[in-house]
Amino acid sequence: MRGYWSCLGLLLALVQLSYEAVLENKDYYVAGVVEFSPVSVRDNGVETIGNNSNLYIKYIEQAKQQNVDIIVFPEDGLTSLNMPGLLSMDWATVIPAPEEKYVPCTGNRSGVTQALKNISCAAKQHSMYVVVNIAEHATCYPADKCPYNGTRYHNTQVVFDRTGQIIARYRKVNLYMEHRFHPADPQEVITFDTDFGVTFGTFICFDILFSVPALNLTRNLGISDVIYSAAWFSEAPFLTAVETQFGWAYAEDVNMLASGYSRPEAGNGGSGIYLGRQGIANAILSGDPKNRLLVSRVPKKAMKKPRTEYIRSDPSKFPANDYYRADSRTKIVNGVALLHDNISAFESVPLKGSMNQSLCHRGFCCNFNVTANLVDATTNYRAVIYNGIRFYGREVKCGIRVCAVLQCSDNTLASCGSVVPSSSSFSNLEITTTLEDYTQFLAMPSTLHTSLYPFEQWTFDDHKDGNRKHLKLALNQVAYNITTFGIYIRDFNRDQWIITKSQSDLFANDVPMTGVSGASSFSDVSTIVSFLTILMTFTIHVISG
Ligand SMILES: *[C@@H]1O[C@H](CO)[C@@H](O)[C@H](O)[C@H]1NC(C)=O
Ligand SMILES: *[C@@H]1O[C@H](CO)[C@@H](O)[C@H](O)[C@H]1NC(C)=O
Ligand SMILES: *[C@@H]1O[C@H](CO)[C@@H](O)[C@H](O)[C@H]1NC(C)=O
Ligand SMILES: *[C@@H]1O[C@H](CO)[C@@H](O)[C@H](O)[C@H]1NC(C)=O
Ligand SMILES: *[C@@H]1O[C@H](CO)[C@@H](O)[C@H](O)[C@H]1NC(C)=O
Ligand SMILES: *[C@@H]1O[C@H](CO)[C@@H](O)[C@H](O)[C@H]1NC(C)=O
Ligand SMILES: *[C@@H]1O[C@H](CO)[C@@H](O)[C@H](O)[C@H]1NC(C)=O
Ligand SMILES: *[C@@H]1O[C@H](CO)[C@@H](O)[C@H](O)[C@H]1NC(C)=O
Ligand SMILES: CC(=O)N[C@H]1CO[C@H](CO)[C@@H](O)[C@@H]1O
Repeated sequence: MRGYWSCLGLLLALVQLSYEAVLENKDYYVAGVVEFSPVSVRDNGVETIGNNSNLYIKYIEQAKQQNVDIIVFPEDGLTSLNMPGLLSMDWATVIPAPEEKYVPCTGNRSGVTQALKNISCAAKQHSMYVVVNIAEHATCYPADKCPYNGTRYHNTQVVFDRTGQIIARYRKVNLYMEHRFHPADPQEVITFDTDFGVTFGTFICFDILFSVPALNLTRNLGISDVIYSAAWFSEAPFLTAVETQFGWAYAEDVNMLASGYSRPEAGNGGSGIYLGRQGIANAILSGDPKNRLLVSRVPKKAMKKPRTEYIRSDPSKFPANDYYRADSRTKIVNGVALLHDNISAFESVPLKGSMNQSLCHRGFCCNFNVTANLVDATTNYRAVIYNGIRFYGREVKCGIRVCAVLQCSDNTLASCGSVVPSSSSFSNLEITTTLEDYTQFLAMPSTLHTSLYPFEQWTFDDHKDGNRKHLKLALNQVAYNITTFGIYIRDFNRDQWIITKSQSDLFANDVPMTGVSGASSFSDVSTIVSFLTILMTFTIHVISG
């Protein structure tokens, strides 16, 4: 009897091994990302998290039917952004460290919320990797040096493997005015391995615009696949959600599984599966539907050779008194309320037809080579350039360099960044520039069609020449309905956090939660939300693309 059982055990082990060998030998895996609009129960964090976790489990079941290997849920998707400014966050959960090899489904640790247990059980039952984001209750020592008396709250990604075990935990580094949370301290760069042979890195929302940890993953560790959860505010013309996700995945040439929190009336949303320089496998940014599971096969990419170029940040070199803020105008496109960048400090020239000219701003130059057929009287286009600093939200000033051709609704610069159909066309659009020390920058192609999706009929060449990088973005077929065509560059050397980590603790108890974490400048989200809700009743119709 005993012998029989151990034989069966061996047999099962062999089956398991060969199953893993098969997975590892496949040249793709199947990814699912969920565009998700959480429910919320007024003033009840536990109930809200419970209700949303039940909805998650339905998506995990659906994903199983499509043989999904790994599924990703958005930032704040369990807690929702609707929790009031609570002083107590007793609904935040303990998350055991991966080293503990803890399986919430079968474990009994106190403080681990029932919702995480249920999700762990679902991961196990359906044999799937599951990534969720949740408010974490972490212990901190010594207690009197901690916010909240011995406790610290983090905005945290949790990864379960196919047995329901917690295999990774990442605490957000770059918080976006989320005063109830503490940034990871020390900063974390988190990866995890899978049985299909892919090593993933993960980060959250606003992190995408910074070097740590996102570029540590791609540039220092050579990671080929990243998982991204967000509650992003789309901003025209450079930072709408899918445009940014695709631009980043393209720039770093990695696969990216991005899941977005959907609240289109406030500008949140946008999910996709991106294949780096192989293009977009799947994407959504729309007011309707607000909930959708996107599934795609993702071809495996080779890991890159790790490099050791670190960003040498020295903001003191650059005076930060010359900066701008985005404005708070919004326009509804595709059912999504878009914020608007304030580009009135940019240099620009109006396009008249053809253009072959260099534009410079504070020593940064781009050459524009354009052939356009501007027949549409309702839209104009401009070539713009900027080299300077802007605010993201109210707490961080960041270096950016931008050169682009933008759609404008009239002949003023302030009207640029409009997103409307246009029968004007471009047969040639070529923007070239050079970065002197490319390791200090993130240079993303930024393209936007009036459908609110990026278009892909272009090439982006970024070849190195010593420490320099020559960038060239060029259209390769006639294009219509263009909103944005350009290069969006983050210049990390100029970044300055206005609120430091220790200062942010002071705010922990007296600032109501905004909970937001994208690229916006909302100062009072709830007012704008209710205003937009009224607007929304008129709008919503969807162009799918
Ligand atoms: C967890 O799952 C159990 C069993 O399905 C269910 O009764 C319970 O309501 C779930 N709890 C939460 C918080 O989702
Ligand atoms: C929790 O589980 C461990 C081992 O599985 C067991 O030793 C312990 O008694 C359990 N504790 C409680 C409170 O159930
Ligand atoms: C801090 O926590 C400890 C232990 O839970 C408790 O004894 C103490 O009263 C708390 N202090 C404050 C100021 O809440
Ligand atoms: C991440 O990159 C930063 C900046 O380049 C560097 O200072 C830091 O040591 C890196 N962290 C890790 C964990 O690699
Ligand atoms: C845009 O920025 C300029 C300064 O660059 C400022 O004077 C202007 O008031 C801003 N406009 C809006 C609408 O915020
Ligand atoms: C564009 O300008 C460059 C130099 O200014 C010149 O060499 C080139 O011939 C021009 N090309 C076109 C198509 O006009
Ligand atoms: C401008 O584009 C045209 C057409 O692609 C090309 O022939 C020409 O060399 C370009 N000029 C510059 C200065 O790059
Ligand atoms: C531009 O967009 C409008 C609205 O979506 C569409 O009707 C039109 O066909 C598009 N133009 C071209 C040339 O694709
Ligand atoms: C799906 C789900 O879990 N629904 C629950 C949400 O919360 C209400 C109120 O407590 C419960 O009655 C539902 O069962």
